[in-house]
This record gives sequence, structure tokens and C-alpha cells, in this order.
Amino acid sequence: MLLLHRAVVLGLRQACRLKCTHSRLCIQAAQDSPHIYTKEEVKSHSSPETRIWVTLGSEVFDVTEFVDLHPGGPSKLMLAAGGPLEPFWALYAVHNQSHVREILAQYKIGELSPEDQAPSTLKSSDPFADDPIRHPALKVNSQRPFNAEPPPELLTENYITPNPLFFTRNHLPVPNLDPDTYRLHIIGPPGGQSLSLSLSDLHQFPKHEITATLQCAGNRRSEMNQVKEVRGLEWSTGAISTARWAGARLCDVLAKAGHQLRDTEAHVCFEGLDSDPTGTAYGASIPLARAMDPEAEVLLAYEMNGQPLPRDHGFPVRVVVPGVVGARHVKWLGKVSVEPEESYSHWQRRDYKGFSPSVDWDSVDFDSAPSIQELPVQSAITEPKDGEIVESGEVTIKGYAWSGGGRAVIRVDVSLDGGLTWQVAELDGEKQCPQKAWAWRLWRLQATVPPGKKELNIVCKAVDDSYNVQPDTVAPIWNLRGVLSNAWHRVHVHVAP
Ligand SMILES: Nc1nc2c(c(=O)[nH]1)N[C@H]1C(S)=C(S)[C@@H](COP(=O)(O)O)O[C@H]1N2
Ligand SMILES: [Mo]
Repeated sequence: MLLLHRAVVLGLRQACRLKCTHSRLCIQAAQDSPHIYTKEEVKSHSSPETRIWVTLGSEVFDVTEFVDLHPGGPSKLMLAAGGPLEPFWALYAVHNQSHVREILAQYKIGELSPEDQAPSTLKSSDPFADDPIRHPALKVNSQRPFNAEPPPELLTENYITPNPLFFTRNHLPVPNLDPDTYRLHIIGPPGGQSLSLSLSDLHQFPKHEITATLQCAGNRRSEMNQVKEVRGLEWSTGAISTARWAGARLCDVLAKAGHQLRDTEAHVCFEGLDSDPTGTAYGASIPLARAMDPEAEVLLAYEMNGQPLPRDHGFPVRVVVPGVVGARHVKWLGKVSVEPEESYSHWQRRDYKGFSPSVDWDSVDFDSAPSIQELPVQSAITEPKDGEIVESGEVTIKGYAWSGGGRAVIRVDVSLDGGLTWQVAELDGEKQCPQKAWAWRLWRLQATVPPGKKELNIVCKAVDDSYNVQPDTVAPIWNLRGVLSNAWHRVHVHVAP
């Protein structure tokens, strides 16, 4: 506590030195008539060099000296640097206690200017103007359309990803749908009857719940890009998240419309209510056989972690196809039909396919490759981060592992020496039903840093219950679109002397 107090006083003094030379006078002045800062000014204080400011409500704090004392670790507090604390405190309830507020109060340096306390307004000509407000911890890969991933150290903090941190992959502006007038169109079989379902109609079907991980085909694309340029968003390891989904089973809804599994070659096509300026909607399809299999647990989901779907994740209804690539989990679902062929959507036929490393944009023939459905086995290290300095003695290594098609992860191997020797990590999280392991396993390894080592090449690889393993390097699986990037994940760290 004494240390903390010292840090507080030091922090205030240093903060004030920026404004005047006589620290005690300055503290006095700050208490009498608070300094007013703009949001922009706060934003420019987001590193130890510029000092670290945060806001809570209308108050501005200089927490530079507190960062190293933060009980959750310095890196977690740094995520809020230069902006509001509320979005983080909302996720981690431990903060809403009076003693936490008391500690913070000691770092107060002023107030936020009144015009910056209201949410900023956007130009209405912008098709993305109506997009929802996002969590500031998300690492944004593209603002319009919005694509963002949680930082690795938050990704594996919880087995279930909090909704505001769930990665977001949008191709188009987010539609703003009215739940009262929303209708889901289910096209019936020839001679049969089509359904137009309201949200409450959908609630009449038995409610089915599953925990499932959703991964974008482009997860870890940035590593492929380092081998040779690929086209696509620069996803790091966070284009993957896990939620508890609830909704009606697609097989129940299709059966109600009179569909049966007559044609095993048929496909179920989904259309979103998001569209580009020409009116083209997002679309994708899955085989009818998967859709009609009750054990495949394909959902028309209206709940995510006990809440209505957030707008970014498909409000009011999205498809969840456990074990299958994210691209088929169509959000803002408007229409479902059974067709003899796959969806004619660009995203089904001209994207989300894998090719040989020899194929380039001149030679690529998209019709020659099947669309990605089930994903291969995947794992990544989330802590420590590449380039980090770790203490000598013991190091904690954390990460996630998952495989497509309901295949369970049975083991994660970790190496500290680039793959020469291996240790088996501890798997956290729920043990899953065979063939229905839809969700990831988080894993950790507490390892001894070999004495005298100055650096570590940490590597992880997962094994699924078909004994599929990840390939060791990226180059042999490189493809022009940068999808299916699942080589051993490697993190290089320095050991503190
Ligand atoms: N309607 C619609 N559905 C969509 C998309 C989209 O842009 N529009 N993106 C797809 C892709 S490529 C992925 S990876 C997942 C991402 O889901 P999330 O944003 O909830 O993480 O949604 C899929 N469903
Ligand atoms: Mo995706």
C-alpha cells in the first residue's frame, strides 16, 4: 500500500510537470478548477513515452505510474490506454468496487470537454454510418466493412468469448432490422408450401443450445502473407471465437416446410439481408445432408451467450453450422432454399476455396476446387506474445486448439526449442461428445526455462481424434487467398537476463 501511495504521488507530480514546474501548486489548481481535455488529447496519451491517460465518465486520469501495479497485469490496462475504461470494466466486474474507484481517483488530472462526452455523430451519406458501436479492445483489420479480432491475451481469458470481444467478419454494412417486422422466408419443396416465419414463430420450434467455435477461413492469414503476398484481410490469430448459441434446429424448420432428404446431392442455400449498392446480398450454402442431420445440430440461432444476437453477429437470426468454416454461418438471415446446386454467391463459388501453392491469379480456376466446409485442425499460442521478454525460471504458455467437423482435440504439443523437444500441454474446458466436439479447448503449459537460454522459440501443434496434425511450416500450404493457414504456431521470445 505504501508503494502504491508513493506511485500515486509520483504519478501526479509527473503529470503536473507537463503543465507547470511547481507540483504542489499544480495539484491545488487541478482540484480548484479542473483541466479540460478533449477526446483527441486523451487519445494522444497512450504510451509510456506520452504518458498513459484513460477516462471514466467525464473524468480524465493519468495512470502511467499505476500500469505496472495493475492486478490484472500491465498489458490488460494498456488495452484501454488513451480511451474510456467503461468497455473493459463492463467485461471484468471486479472493477466495480469502491476501493478500485478510490485508487483511480488519486490519478485524476481533469475533466473531458462536454462536447466529447456525447457519442460522436457520423455523416448520413456513409452506408456504414449506421454500423453499431464496437468494443475498443478489438484490433481492427478494416473499418468499412468492419473486420476485427480480439487481442490474443483476451481471447483465451474466457472459454466463452464475451459477445463484445467476439471477432467480427463483415463483408458489407450491418443492416438495422426491426425484430417486429422481421420475416424469415423458407422456400418449400416443389408443389409444397413456403413459410414466412416471424421471430416468435421461430421461437415456437424446440429451443436447441450448443457451444460452438466459429473460425474464419482467413484466420492466421498474416503468417501466409509473410511467405508470399496473398489477397485478403491481415488476420492474426484471433479470427476465431466461441459462444453458446441457441435457436431452432434447421432440420426442424426444413421438415416443417415439407423438405426431406430425397436428393443427397442437394444444397441448402442461405441469403443474408446485408447487400451491396447493386442489391447483391451475402450468401452461402451447405449440403442438404448436413442440414437435415439432427446430430449435426445446424441452428437458426437467435441467441448468443444468453442474449439476443448482437447486431454485428447477425441480429435477429443467423445460421450456425458447427464444425464448418465461418463463411457458411450466414448472418441477418433472410431466405433459406433447397437447391440442386451450391449457392451461386460469389462467396460460395469465387472465394473460400483452397489451391496448390503453384496456382496464381492468372491460372486460378475456382470451379476446379470444392468450397471449404469442415476446417482442418488448428491451434495457436496466445501468451506470451511474439517479441515479448519473459522472466527466467518459469514461463506460462497459453493458447487455443480446435478442429472442424466435430473432431475433438486430443492433445497439444508445445516446444520451447523450435520443435526439437516437446511437452504435452494441459487441456482446459469441457470434455466433448465424440463426433460433436464443436468447441475449442483452451490449453496451458507451465514450463521451466532452460537455464542460460537467452531466447525461446515456442511452438505449438494440436492433434485431433482422427490423429490429424498441423503441418510444420506455412510455405507448402500457401495459397493465393491465404485461407486454411494452420501450420505450427511459432512465437519467439527473449529471456530477461
Ligand atoms: N450475411 C452475412 N453473413 C456472414 C458474413 C457476411 O459478411 N454477411 N460473413 C461470414 C464470414 S466470412 C464469417 S467468418 C462469419 C463471421 O461471423 P462473426 O462476424 O459473427 O464472427 O460470418 C459469416 N456470415
Ligand atoms: Mo470468414
